Amino acid sequence: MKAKDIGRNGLFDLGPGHERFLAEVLDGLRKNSKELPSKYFYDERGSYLFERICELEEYYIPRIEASIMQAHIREMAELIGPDALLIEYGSGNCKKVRFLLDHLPDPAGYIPIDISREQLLQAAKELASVYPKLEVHPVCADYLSSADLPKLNRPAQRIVVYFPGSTIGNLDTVSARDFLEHVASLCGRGGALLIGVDLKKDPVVLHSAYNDKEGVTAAFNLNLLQRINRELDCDFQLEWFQHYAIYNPQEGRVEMHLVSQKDQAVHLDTETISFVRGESVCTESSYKYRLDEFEQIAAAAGFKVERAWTDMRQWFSVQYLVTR
Ligand code: AVI
Repeated sequence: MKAKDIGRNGLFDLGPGHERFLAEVLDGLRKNSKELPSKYFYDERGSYLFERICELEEYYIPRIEASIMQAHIREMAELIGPDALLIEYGSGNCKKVRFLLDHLPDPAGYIPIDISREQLLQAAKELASVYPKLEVHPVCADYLSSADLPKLNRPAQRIVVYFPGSTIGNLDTVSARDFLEHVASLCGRGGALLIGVDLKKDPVVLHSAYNDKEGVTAAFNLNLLQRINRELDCDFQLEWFQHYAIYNPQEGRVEMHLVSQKDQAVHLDTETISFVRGESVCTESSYKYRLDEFEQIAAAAGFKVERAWTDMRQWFSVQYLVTR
């Protein structure tokens, strides 16, 4: 962390800039099977649309996760204990963490990490006003980057990483293991990870969760092209791409695509990128795990599953992992 990364607003800004955005988009569109990185969904409109997804009847994740948190919060708070430094990856609007903070005995501090700069700043400001005694240090970064984190003024008993919402599912299994390994080394001895992990279930349920009737998920998916147009001066014609989401049981993941409705080309930087009719751009994978599958990945990364709470139907889990 360099001093120049700390803005006047107290933000540690390590988020990807314009150059990296362009490079990653070009890289993905040059591939034989085209793809775009899902982390770029979350500009201002994308973050707003994701919040709307979280309110949809079909998108069961936030509802079930909240019910598991409510049912077991005492036990979670006891496991975490007093004076913990809480680090949240993909903190978004920082709403979920409030429930945890309300039940933790005297947390030492909170570091929200998110790629969406505007939302992060706003959320951290709000949080600091609700918890005036809590040290809050927002960090704008891609959570796969292993950036150094700010130091707290107050010593912490243990580091606990909070990673709710099954965002781990948006990483392929190798990246998920690498990320967990990074988290394990960040937490160190005695540290822990409280993580939401979505579970394998009836594909019909998954299909409607990613193909909602109102078309909010479709708008969220297409917004990525709009963002690329605006920020990278590209010329995607949104009406010629269609949202397509499907559960792939062999791979155990929901795949989101944008499918070209005709032969067409877009211009980006100095390149022309062609699409044939029916060609897809993969924009996101959302892996679903069995409890034992996730336990194995966690073990390979140096974590032991201390507790795994689920709902009655075993659609979702919240897990407390400790470093080994
Ligand atoms: C953020 N992440 C866990 C969501 C998911 O379910 O994979 C993103 C999302 N994509 C479409 N709907 C929600």
